[in-house]
Amino acid sequence: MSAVDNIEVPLVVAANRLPVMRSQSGWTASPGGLVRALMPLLRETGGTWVGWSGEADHDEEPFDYDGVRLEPIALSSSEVQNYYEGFSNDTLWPLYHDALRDSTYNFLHWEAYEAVNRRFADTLADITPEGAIVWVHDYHLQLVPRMLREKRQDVQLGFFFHIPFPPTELFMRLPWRTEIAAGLAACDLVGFQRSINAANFVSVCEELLGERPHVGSFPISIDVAELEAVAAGRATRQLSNRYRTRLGEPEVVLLGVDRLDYTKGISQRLRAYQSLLADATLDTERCVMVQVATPTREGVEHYQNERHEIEQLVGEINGVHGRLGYPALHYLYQSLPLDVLVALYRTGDVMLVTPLRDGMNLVAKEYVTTRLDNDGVLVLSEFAGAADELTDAVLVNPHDEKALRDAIVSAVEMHRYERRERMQRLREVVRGSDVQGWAERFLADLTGSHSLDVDE
Ligand code: ADQ
Repeated sequence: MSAVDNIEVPLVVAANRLPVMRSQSGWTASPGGLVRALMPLLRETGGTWVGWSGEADHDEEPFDYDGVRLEPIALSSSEVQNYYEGFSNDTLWPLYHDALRDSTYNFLHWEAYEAVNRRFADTLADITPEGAIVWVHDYHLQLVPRMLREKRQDVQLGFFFHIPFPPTELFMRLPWRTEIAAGLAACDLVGFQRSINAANFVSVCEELLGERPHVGSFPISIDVAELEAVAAGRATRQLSNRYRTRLGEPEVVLLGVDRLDYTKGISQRLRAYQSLLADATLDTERCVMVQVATPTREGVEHYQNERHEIEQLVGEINGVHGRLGYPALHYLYQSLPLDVLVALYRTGDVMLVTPLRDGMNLVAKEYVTTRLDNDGVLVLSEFAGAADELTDAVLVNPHDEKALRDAIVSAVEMHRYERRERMQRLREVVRGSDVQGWAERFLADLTGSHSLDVDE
């Protein structure tokens, strides 16, 4: 019997977003493994998901979706600007990702963050059944645990960070550092992607609060069965063959798939490709690159700047190295459906996952899982959480342009036999730890920890 089978109390999940999006035909499930992993648990335990619908100035009534109660939290458009784009994505996001960009520290943003966190906590306090498990997700909601704990001592309270937790010297820059550390420390368990993130949080709590929180590392994963099924489909194979034909039957397809975020290292990657074309180490008769970038956080200036930089580079690369009918780089600023994404993974001979900092990076895990042919090479940044597990990738420091060039070349030149060996091992690693197992491990630790705390 799995740990989750033992959970007899309801589970309540709180995340910035509800697990659904509004489409023309009504609500549909948001893509991604997190939703697929948590919805069955919520259904089985009669649970609830609390989150924002994604639309500003909309007050929705609670509703049922796929056997799960959804509890919408309303946000005004000024809260979207100040809590979401401001504090979450222009203060916390850059600071927690190695301060790759300057954070704004704005008291109005902080006030909105507090107010929205309070709204989540009040809703949770009202709707959570006696003794239930409350699982709060990610950096948007760090104040919720303490606010909820003040009202409800009976709940088992866990938090999971999808993004990194920074070293003390960076965290200390936050004007509201004590409030945030105390917000999180009210949990029975705070989970992180990597043990280094957990250690950073422990140091922060010891320094600011003089206490040692209960933490753990729980590297998140993907829905392996779903991705393998999509990859095995005939339609996916046919689509992948069509893509290769459309790309001009090149010997090597290099591929990047990311949200258009400055943490993902897209411009560094394109510059490395540009320099390999410029000195003829790579040849466009032989290679072509595809970069897919999902639009994201377009209201935040750092993202607008990053997009301009990338589009400038795409123009330069194709202007200088393209041939009529054969661009050197195909760039899509689009979000793609899963079957198209998987067909692209199957087409990419060299997958470039080179973030400057990333909590985990699921694209890396998706790529290896869909390579049912045991072919393809993953080039992976040491600064992605996934590097802890995917040690058979070509690991690289993406801050070092020469290293990035060398990694791309060694992936392009890698012998078929070595590619196969590495890919088999990578696939085994991901198969051995899917997203369902991740949720089970977190909840088992949380429920164990709670009874321990009570006994003490
Ligand atoms: P993200 O920063 O969004 O997630 P990632 O883990 O790579 O990063 O997940 C991106 C997801 O979006 C993947 O499932 C991918 O398939 C999908 N995606 C990317 N580009 C797409 C496109 N053009 N069209 C459609 N889908 C696309 C945050 C953290 C990560 C952490 C996850 C989960 O920043 O480090 O791995 O949460 O915890």
